[in-house]
Amino acid sequence: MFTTVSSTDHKLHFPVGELSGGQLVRPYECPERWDYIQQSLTTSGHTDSRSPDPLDMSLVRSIHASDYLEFLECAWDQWQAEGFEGEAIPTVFPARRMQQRVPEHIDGKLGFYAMAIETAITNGTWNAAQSSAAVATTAQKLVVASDSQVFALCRPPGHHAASDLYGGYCFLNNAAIAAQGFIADGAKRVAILDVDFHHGNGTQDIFYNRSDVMFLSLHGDPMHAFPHFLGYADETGAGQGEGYNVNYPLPPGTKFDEWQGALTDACKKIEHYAPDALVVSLGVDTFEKDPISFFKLTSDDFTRYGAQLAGLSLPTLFVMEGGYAVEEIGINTVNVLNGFSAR
Ligand code: SP5
Ligand code: ZN
Repeated sequence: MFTTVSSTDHKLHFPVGELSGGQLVRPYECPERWDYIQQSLTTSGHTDSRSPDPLDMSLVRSIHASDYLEFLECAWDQWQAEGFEGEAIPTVFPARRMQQRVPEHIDGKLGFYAMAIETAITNGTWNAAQSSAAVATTAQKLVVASDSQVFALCRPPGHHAASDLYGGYCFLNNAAIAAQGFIADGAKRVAILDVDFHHGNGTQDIFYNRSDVMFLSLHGDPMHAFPHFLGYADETGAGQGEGYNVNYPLPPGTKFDEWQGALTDACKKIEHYAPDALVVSLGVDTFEKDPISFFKLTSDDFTRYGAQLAGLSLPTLFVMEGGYAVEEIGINTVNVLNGFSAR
């Protein structure tokens, strides 16, 4: 038995379009993802669910730049004020040898703050992103209070969001904000283990120079997988953070045995680090039927690795990230949580 924190405000973010394969398609990151997970929680008897407390913006500001937060808050209004009829999507970027200066026009702002453009901003995006961060921070407090396992059913996800970048369906980095919450509540060290199929570029970037938050990520090799421009094995941290960033890029077709080999290595590093708390960036897009990913985990594999994570015996916060095989997203997510609590 474990507690879930979730908010129906996630529904405020529901863009109609995602640029994929040169077409505007219905976004993979859709509101039903939340419904399917909620339904599987109920079916499995995990009915201990609560809504989030108000978001502590000072904690958010310790992770995200204030100009970025102001941009997220105002982007939709600025877009509308230009008379644009579609959803807010950038078209121009501060590419190599160009100025890194924030323009006044919304077209310039969107390109300045975006790391990918599949992610449209709409009317309810900012409120949904705030509710998602509130879910994570409320769950973090519950982990501190209970010293056990709590599930933050975040939507939209967060791990691609850096201090001043959005994209990859992410706006606020829920896992990073929660990790910072543990530090604020007295933790000396926090480990973030990112098991989403995609590299958590935002989380890595946020903690890259720090030794009090260790980041470990198993993901599709960025040579072949989004986000392509971060997540290589030679990214090991910088300055004080040297040695506290660990990437496991894995090739197309990776099955559970190989994936678990990387997980076992990551768990050894976490044990050696001896953190006061563990944050799991839980994406289930490693599933064999995921429409945008290339790992081959089965539904039973999620139960197996949930049990392995419990072996770390740490106060653990699960933060929902990706997973786009919507009909199985609930089962796969709850399998991880059940595997963890069964052990
Ligand atoms: C949180 C999260 O999982 N974000 C993922 C963002 C992925 N964005 C675009 C991926 C493009 C993959 N294209 C493959 C299309 C196969 N039909
Ligand atoms: Zn993902």
